[in-house]
Amino acid sequence: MVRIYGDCLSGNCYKLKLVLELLGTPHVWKFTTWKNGGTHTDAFRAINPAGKVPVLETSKGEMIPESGAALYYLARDSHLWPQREVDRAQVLRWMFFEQYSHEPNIAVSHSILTGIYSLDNAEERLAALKPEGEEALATMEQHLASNDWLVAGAPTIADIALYPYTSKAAVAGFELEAYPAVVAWLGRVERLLGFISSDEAIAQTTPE
Ligand SMILES: N[C@@H](CCC(=O)N[C@@H](CS)C(=O)NCC(=O)O)C(=O)O
Repeated sequence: MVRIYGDCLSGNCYKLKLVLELLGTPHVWKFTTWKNGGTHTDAFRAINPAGKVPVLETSKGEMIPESGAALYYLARDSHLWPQREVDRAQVLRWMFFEQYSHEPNIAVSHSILTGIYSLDNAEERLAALKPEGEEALATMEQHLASNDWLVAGAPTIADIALYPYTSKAAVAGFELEAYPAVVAWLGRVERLLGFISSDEAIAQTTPE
């Protein structure tokens, strides 16, 4: 059985819980969080030298850090990883977009505004992140205005990778009303069989 090290307060960890639930994959969740220094211990750095969650441990004990790599591993034999090579390339395109253009702006704004990160220059940082976060949402809006899903007309791990922090964009200080196609897409993801919300994922994986 696969094991996940993570804390679903992080959207990167929630992505893995979401794909596991959508696919009905049996798993063990090993709650590991940065909040108590758990990602910076020697024991955890032996699992992921980068000192970050999530990490997926395969049933053979191999460690896969990075949410995108773990999503691929979990979904590689499922309908969430398309058959055509060109569609696979498009899935990777949106997953790289998520990590480079979306998450660094929207997730970081969310973490600042919800107190996950405390910074001395929070206002300055938020103002700097805003234009690129808006640009990322506008990029999604343009694509989703004429496509129900990011790739090949069906849900894939690209949608799973982009759902968590897009769904938190309002809390991160972005006006989602300006992106109606993105809002409609969020609803489509939420209606998938097996969908689990971020709050439910946190409740199921965080010890009392
Ligand atoms: N690119 C990585 C990012 C992972 C990441 O930044 N994880 C954060 C939580 S969202 C973390 O573990 N931070 C701990 C730390 O920096 O001390 C992924 O997609 O998995």
